[in-house]
Parts: sequence; C-alpha cells; structure tokens
Amino acid sequence: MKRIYIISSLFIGLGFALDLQGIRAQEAPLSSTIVFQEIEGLLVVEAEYFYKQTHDEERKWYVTHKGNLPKVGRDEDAPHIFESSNNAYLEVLPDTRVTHDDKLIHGENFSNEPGKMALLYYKANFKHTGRYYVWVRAFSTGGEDNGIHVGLDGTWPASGQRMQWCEGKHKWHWESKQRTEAVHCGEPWKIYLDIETPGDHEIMFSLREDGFEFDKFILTKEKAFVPQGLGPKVIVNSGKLPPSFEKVAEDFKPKQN
Ligand SMILES: [Ca+2]
Ligand SMILES: [Ca+2]
Ligand SMILES: [Ca+2]
Repeated sequence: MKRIYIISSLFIGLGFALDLQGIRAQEAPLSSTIVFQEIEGLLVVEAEYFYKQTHDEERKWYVTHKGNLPKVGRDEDAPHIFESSNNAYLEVLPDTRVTHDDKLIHGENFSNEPGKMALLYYKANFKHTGRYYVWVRAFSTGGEDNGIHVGLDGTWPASGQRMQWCEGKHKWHWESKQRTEAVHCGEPWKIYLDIETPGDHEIMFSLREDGFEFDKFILTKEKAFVPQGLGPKVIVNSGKLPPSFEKVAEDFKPKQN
C-alpha cells in the first residue's frame, strides 16, 4: 500500500514538474510520416507538420493550438490561433529579444547565418523541376520576430537566406521577400529554391529571430502568384493528414493558472 502511495505521488509530482516547465508542450512531431506533394508547380505545407527538428538546444519550435499552449520562458504576446491555417502554428521560443532595446545575442536569440539554430525539416515530393518561389505565412508583432531562413536537402542557398516581414503586422500575413543591404524590409522574388531533380526532397527552415510565428508555407513556380487568406489546400503524397485542430474565437485567451 505504502509502495503504491509512493509511486503514485512520484508520478503526480513528476507530472506537475513537467507541466511547470512546459515540457508538456515539447511534443514529438505531429506526424513523422507525411510526405507533401507538389502539384502543377505548387507545394503547400502546414508548418506544424514538420517531421523532425534539430539544433534546438537554445531555441525550439513549439506547436501552438487550443489544446497545447507552450510556456517556455519569455513570450510576451498572446497566442494567435485565431485565423491560423489548420488552427495551429509554430513559435520559436523563448523570445528574449522582443524590442530593439533587448540585447541581440548571436547564437541565442538571433542567427544571421542559416542552418545553425532550431532547424525544421519537411518531406516533399516533386513532379516538376525548376525554380520555386517560397512564401511563408507569419504573424509578427514587432521588429525582432520577423525573420527566418529556408533551405533545401541539407544546403542553405543564398536565395533562401533572411526572409523578412515588414508589412502586415498583428495579423497572419503571407510574404516572400529577402532582406538585403539596400532594402532592410526585403525585396520580392529573391527567395526561391531550385529543384533540380523530380522525386523526394527535404525543405528546411531555421531560426533568424526568436519569437517568429510560422503558420504555413508554399513553394510556387508561378512568379506572379500571391497566396491569399489561409492559402491553398495541402496535398499529401503519402502518410495521413491528421484532422484539423479546434477553432478558437477572436477573443480567445488562455486560462490563467
Ligand atoms: Ca510570442
Ligand atoms: Ca524576438
Ligand atoms: Ca498552420
């Protein structure tokens, strides 16, 4: 009897400690088996369906949806589940550089170099080769949560570095611009990946600024295409797309505890 008591209190204590540290939110990838499918020059992927994450010691991507609200250190803005595609998104946390006054620490809350911190991996199958422009749907509330890098098959080409958002603050917003010396807010048609062979490829993203909120991305061969609203529908090649997450109202606030 005593042993049962000790074991059960151990579990309760452990559960409490895990919850306090927000480890509950560090869930495994929602699906490790999905391969997304490019159709007619368009690939559409929900950010939350990455299959792997690495280099996550300093910063890590957390899935946010109604049933999973990560608490992992500093994060000053409210969840933005409302009007996110699939009612879920990723945020790279903690977010210790919120404004320009917070210290910029390379390798901790910022990485101008791609492929160094908080790497996300997605599997995709392509029927068509060529140049694909990358668009990402992001939610930015400040000037220090609006940059990311994109890569392909273990490489980080110059055309995938420093994706930048300036417009569309405080709402989900599609963008495809590269921050350059000349234009800090980013230049269009400079963010692209060249798919040289048909078949399976790996699309990757890595941290540039902490607190970045990442809903969905597309790759499109059509230069003039601008995704609107929630963006096009996701198509999978293999694996099963889980059911959508629960919708929330515009005034949704997490419970205080
Ligand atoms: Ca945040
Ligand atoms: Ca930040
Ligand atoms: Ca999403």
